[in-house]
Amino acid sequence: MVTRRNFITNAMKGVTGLGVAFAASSVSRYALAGLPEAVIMNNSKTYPPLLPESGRLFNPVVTLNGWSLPWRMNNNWKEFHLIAEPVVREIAPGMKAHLWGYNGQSPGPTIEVVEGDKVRIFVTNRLPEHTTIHWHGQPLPNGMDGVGGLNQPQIKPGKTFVYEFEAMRSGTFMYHPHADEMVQMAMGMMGFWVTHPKDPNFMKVDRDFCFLLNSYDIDPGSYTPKVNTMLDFNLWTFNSRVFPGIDSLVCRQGDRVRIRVGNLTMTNHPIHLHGMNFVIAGTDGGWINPNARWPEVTTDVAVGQMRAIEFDATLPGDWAFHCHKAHHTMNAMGHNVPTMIGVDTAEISKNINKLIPDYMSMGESGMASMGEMHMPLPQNTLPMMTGTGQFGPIEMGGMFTVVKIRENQKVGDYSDPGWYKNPQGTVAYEWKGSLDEPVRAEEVEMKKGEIEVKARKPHSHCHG
Ligand SMILES: [Cu+2]
Repeated sequence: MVTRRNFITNAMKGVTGLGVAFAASSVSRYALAGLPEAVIMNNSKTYPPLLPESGRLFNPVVTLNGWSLPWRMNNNWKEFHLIAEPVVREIAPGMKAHLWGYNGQSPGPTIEVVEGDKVRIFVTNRLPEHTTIHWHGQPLPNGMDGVGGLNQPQIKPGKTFVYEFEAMRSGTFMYHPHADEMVQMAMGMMGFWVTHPKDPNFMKVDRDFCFLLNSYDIDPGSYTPKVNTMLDFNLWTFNSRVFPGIDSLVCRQGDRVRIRVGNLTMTNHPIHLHGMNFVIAGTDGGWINPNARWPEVTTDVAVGQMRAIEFDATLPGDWAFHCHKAHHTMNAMGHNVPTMIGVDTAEISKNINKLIPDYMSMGESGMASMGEMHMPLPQNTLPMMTGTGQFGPIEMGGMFTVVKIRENQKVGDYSDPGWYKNPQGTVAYEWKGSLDEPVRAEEVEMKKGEIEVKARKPHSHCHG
């Protein structure tokens, strides 16, 4: 039998942050006949793997800027307690959002079980409206599928419902409401679920990360998402965080690494890793036979889909890992800003300044200066492009983070090693010699329907 005290002890082993968070609320005595006590998280740190102290062995995952929910065993049932409630989530230092989530955070905690586990989840509704939870991707009895009205009555505010099913298939799953779905998902109600294989050595990896793709529409200067937005979201997040608030994915060189991604936004995200290729090891439907996996450096994750990618962390360094839609690596910005590249705005600005002294035109040579500019922002608003690396402004926001691979990172150590120390002679450098004018094609003529190109012969030095 496992008590909450065991969880706390377990959590505190080498994990100061989690211990502090869990110990913050007192350990209470409860009867196993009652509800499992719910653990509430009060911060957005990335917690190290929660090693199983009861139930069957598995290799736990690391949730990016998140945590896994402790459970208790009760006569062979693995019991969890989720509380649907309003939460405050720090999106990145400098901005907090008033969201709805589970157990103190959005997304809710990751639920980790083992294939074949009998799982019982108590869901308490502390929202101002009814809700349900749908266990996205799970094969289960129809009445446990969580579609309000179709499979069960909705859970009214103040009520607790119980879901019971066997985790029949190992793989990557999500959970989210199927009640007032557009509003509740726009407010951040979702979480990750991992069902580990029965055999802990089946497709074992050294590091197993997971996070959800989600998005919000929060006006600059405000705290609460607009819930009727359909497509035009302005905050593109990994687990309700934006860069530079998203932690790095820290690996030891040579590790086999898995990253599981689930998409609960309303658009697709081409997820791109620099430096190394990966294979698609799993989809929504389960694991892909190793012989059938294909290599990629970008994989599109469609709405409602999950992907587990795997790679060997062969190359040490700080490797960008991000959504390839350029506007998804930016934070809230003014929409409908005209392109000003090539426009001489100096004259225009002078005239406008006579009327509006603070007027400033932007972007006549691109927008990169935005990354360095410290403009006054409304309160609770993040810069559009931000983050600073060892070489200067990174000019990113939103769905962007760094995979940090280090030769001397210890096994099981997820702490940030700082910026990569590049070996001498391996960083792009400035050419300090003379710069010749580029060679251009001199003449293009049309003759008798044919295209004849007369170009200046390239200089002999081009041929070495
Ligand atoms: Cu994207």
